[in-house]
Amino acid sequence: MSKLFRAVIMGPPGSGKGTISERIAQRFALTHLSSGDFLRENIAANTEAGILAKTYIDRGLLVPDHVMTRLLLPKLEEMTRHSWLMDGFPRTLAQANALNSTCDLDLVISLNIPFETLKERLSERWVHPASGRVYNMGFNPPRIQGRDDISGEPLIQREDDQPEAIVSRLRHYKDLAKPVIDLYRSKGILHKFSGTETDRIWPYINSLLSTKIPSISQTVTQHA
Ligand code: G5P
Ligand code: MG
Repeated sequence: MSKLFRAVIMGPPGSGKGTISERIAQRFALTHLSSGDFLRENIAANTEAGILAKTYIDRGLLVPDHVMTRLLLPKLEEMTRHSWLMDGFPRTLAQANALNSTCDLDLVISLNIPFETLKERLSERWVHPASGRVYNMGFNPPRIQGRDDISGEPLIQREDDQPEAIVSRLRHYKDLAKPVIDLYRSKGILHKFSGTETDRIWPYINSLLSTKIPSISQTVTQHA
């Protein structure tokens, strides 16, 4: 069996973590895990952690570190036989240190996208809650306005994509992410990608990963 691959994708809200992770998961043999999707699943299922997390997420605030690590680390520890890509975790130095104590990362992708671009994208985002499919009125609109392409069910806007929450999320990102980015740079595993368009960044990420992980034709993948 080939070596298991552990990667993290970081970036501010709206930077394309989810969009790029989906492309990576389609092309390469790894499982995409998203901290935000996981929290939204917990909210939908009314779990104790979900009810608590919602009070932070709706205000555009980060969920406390101990809640995140208690939710996510056991999930990662279970994935002993799969390569994975974690989207949205760690977001703080405390989270990075907790992750560090459970596994060795091979690679970290950091997306660097201008503030104005992020604000615009998030205000145009629509999601299909049941599947997590994400649309954008400009970039990848649904075939029928307001409806999911596969199920035909209605699309919604996330609570935290309301204008006040967007500004709060963007403001917090930079300060908290900087020490995490510095840590991964010092370990020599950080790869930073800058630009305003996902389609222009993607070929660089694709060719970087092609040198490191088997493509989908070589291994069977499993979606989390
Ligand atoms: P999430 O869910 O991790 P965020 O805020 O980090 O949320 P988000 O909003 O999900 O990140 P993204 O995944 O980086 O953004 O971006 P995306 O969804 O792929 O793309 C954004 C939009 O732009 C989409 O509509 C997409 O179609 C479009 N798009 C992509 N590329 C382009 C392009 O080139 N051009 C154009 N025009 N459009 C494009 O976390 C949510 C909350 O959960 C909590 C926090 O409260 C967080 O705010 N949380 C945590 N709290 C503490 N610690 C953690 N580790 C936490 N993780 C989550
Ligand atoms: Mg996302």
